[in-house]
Amino acid sequence: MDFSSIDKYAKSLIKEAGHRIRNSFVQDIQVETKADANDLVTNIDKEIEQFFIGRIKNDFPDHRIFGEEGFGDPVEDLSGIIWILDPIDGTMNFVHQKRNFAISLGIYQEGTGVLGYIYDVVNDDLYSAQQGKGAYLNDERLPDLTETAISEAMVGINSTWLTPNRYIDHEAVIQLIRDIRGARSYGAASLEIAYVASGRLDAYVSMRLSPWDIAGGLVIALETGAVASNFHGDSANLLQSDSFLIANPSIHPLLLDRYIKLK
Ligand code: 2AM
Ligand code: CA
Ligand code: CA
Ligand code: CA
Repeated sequence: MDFSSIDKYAKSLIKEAGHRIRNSFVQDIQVETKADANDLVTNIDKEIEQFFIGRIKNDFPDHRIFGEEGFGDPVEDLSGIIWILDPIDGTMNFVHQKRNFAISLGIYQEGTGVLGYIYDVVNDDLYSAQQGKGAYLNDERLPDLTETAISEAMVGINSTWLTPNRYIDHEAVIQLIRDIRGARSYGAASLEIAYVASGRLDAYVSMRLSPWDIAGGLVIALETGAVASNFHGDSANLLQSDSFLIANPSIHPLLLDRYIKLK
């Protein structure tokens, strides 16, 4: 399989989808809710997923597509080639801010990530990687992550986990906030993973992410040396939603042992 030609194809598809999203800013965007009042989806999320599926099904009829909005294939195993897509990651930011959202895409062969993309549409910043060939921000190679310490770490985390909740020991998370240099909440998982891969964040923590939130980012982050797992230390799940921690390799073990405690 020639993944370099698929890489070129995927990049041009993503850029075209980004163009469509930017054009949508002048239209009326229809916002609906999904699981709860703050879980948003728009006609643009759905249209962009359908745009990708139409093209990929036409040009690669034997590949499968696993997308958040459900227009793709029902995926219960990782055999063959699968495109794992989040057409808009950070829909709440898309609706309220028209920035801080991304297209996230990972292409997997027999469960191994071979191509990964996170496209910050408004800034026209494309994070990408081909397995074993390094990670890039646009045309610039991202350097390998270098050692850091908890006391100097910038950590992406949602402020919900600082309040009492039934999932995670919030006192330990408060101690984490005291011990690190700075906490940030961007509200778009894929971008936060791209920031860890590029050293803008040293870690990103989320209680519950789905395969399309992480699939592209895992391929990119692996190339610069970031370490990803769930909160039990097991490798990230590409078939179901799960807890997620990605970090600079020098602080990942300490984050798991001391600060991230499931109830
Ligand atoms: P989304 O915008 O594609 O839904 C928000 O903190 C981040 O978590 C976003 O990347 C968002 O992706 C993701 N997320 C995953 N599951 C979610 C859910 N059920 N509700 C809201 N955001 C969710
Ligand atoms: Ca969503
Ligand atoms: Ca998402
Ligand atoms: Ca989404």
